[in-house]
Amino acid sequence: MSQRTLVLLKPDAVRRGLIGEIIGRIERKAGWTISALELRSLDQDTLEQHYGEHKGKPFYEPLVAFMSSGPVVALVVEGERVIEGVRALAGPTDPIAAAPGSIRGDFGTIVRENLIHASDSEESAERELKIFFPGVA
Ligand code: RTP
Ligand code: MG
Repeated sequence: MSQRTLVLLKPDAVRRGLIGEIIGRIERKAGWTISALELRSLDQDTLEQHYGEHKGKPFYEPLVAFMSSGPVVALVVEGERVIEGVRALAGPTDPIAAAPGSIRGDFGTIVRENLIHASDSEESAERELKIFFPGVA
């Protein structure tokens, strides 16, 4: 089933010069297409919409501060089971628990600075695509 997912390369990925490395991994998956891509800085409103499910949790405020600490790269990726697929490429949230070979396992440091966001379900993808790319959603 062809799907679309929202991917964010977080500020640590941009600062550390890992944009090409991470996008390369996505591009190497046969059959997936990048259909939108933008470098942008995220304001508080956008982050509140995007990470609203975590509001009130102890990590929410530091997460928002981190996500607004520099530009991110936002991408729309399309393809067969791409929602599950990019989550698998990323690996688990905590880089310590992420296997080598995954993006977070290879490059991640601490749980907050884990390099990449990818939508976790069709419902999340639809909601997040509207926030970041209202023109294509
Ligand atoms: P994401 O939403 O960014 O794709 O990551 P995820 O689904 O793997 O993890 P989620 O539970 O949705 O958490 C969102 C982001 O918040 C930061 N976080 N920090 N205990 C902590 O300090 C903590 N827990 C989560 C991470 O940046 C995580 O990706
Ligand atoms: Mg999440």
